[in-house]
Amino acid sequence: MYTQSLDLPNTDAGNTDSAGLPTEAAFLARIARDEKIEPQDAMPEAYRKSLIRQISQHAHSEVVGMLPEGNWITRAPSLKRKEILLAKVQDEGGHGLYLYSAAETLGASRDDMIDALHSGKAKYSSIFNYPTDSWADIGTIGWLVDGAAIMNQVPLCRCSYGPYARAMIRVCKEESFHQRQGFDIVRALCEGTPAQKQLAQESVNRWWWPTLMMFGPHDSDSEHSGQANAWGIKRISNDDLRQTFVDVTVPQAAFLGLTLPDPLLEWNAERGHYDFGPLDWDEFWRVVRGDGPCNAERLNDRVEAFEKGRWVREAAVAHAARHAARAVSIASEKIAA
Ligand code: FAQ
Repeated sequence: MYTQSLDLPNTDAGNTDSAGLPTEAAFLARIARDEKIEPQDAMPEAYRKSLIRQISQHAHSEVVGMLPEGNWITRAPSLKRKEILLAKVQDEGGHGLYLYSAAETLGASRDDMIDALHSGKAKYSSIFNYPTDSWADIGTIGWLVDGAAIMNQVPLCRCSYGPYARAMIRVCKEESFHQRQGFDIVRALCEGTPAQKQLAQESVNRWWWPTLMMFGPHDSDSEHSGQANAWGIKRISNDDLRQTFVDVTVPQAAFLGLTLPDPLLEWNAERGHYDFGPLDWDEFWRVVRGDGPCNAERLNDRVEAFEKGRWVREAAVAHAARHAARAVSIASEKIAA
């Protein structure tokens, strides 16, 4: 049993196999009743593994996602923008921590997850392998990338696994703020000089397609979607989320006076949605497999930051051990007295 809980496991008595794990039918019945699966509950091994895969990749995305924006903290155009950006990047680090903790409730070890990221074995979102060339990119990341992240993560607040669903509620609230601050940066640029507006347009031209790729492969090519939907992990498909994102973003771009770089983008009254052009799936898989513009740089930066922080982690562990030993010795003195 994998749990940090002191409660006894809910084995759904009478519906478990010889290993004490729920039968597929019993487990699916709980999912159908929309019950939350908690760490102390018995669960199919494949469900546990699938969640560890998704949650740890999500956690990696949050911490690697700090890097492109961190690149602009010292170059923010005003103290106010610098403070906001610092807070946002710190929030992303916090999201990573909630998510690593949620994965730990499934029995994953933090060290193993970090090793998988640093060795290049674990994936993280393709979007963070693109460079932030101008200040406008910080606005575009907030507006489009956080906007896409929210679109994908709001349905995860209803994920069948309790700790992941609850973490997502807070994450989504913070991402909404991030999205608005990004929109505000782009709005300020669009209302500025022609050169500033041009900066915003160039940024949107660079980030639009990679943002649409964040939602993952087409449903027909999505290896995990079928099972993830059956288990109540994913609630809305990759393509449906991508379509909703396009539908809500087109009017926002129009409000800003920006053009989205897709000649095939057009309202389809019959479907009640915008049609849009094909994504470059060769580029997507190249980036996912490690050969994007910044993959090597991002991993090097992560590993370097991890190594530089090693002494802090070691000191914290030594400090905690000393405190624990002192507490034991005080307790024994009291017992002896
Ligand atoms: N990049 O079968 P599917 C953020 C992989 S957080 C890289 O469709 P699934 C916050 C996928 O892992 C952004 N890899 O997979 C922020 C799988 O490979 P595997 C991250 C991708 O899991 C904002 C394979 O392709 N959000 O932005 C990508 O059902 C601003 C087959 O794909 C989450 O992680 C991709 N774009 O659906 C931070 C949300 N797409 O594992 C800083 C939670 C797919 O077999 C600044 N995750 N792959 O080796 C999810 O919702 C899902 O995992 C999907 C993929 C939708 C990402």
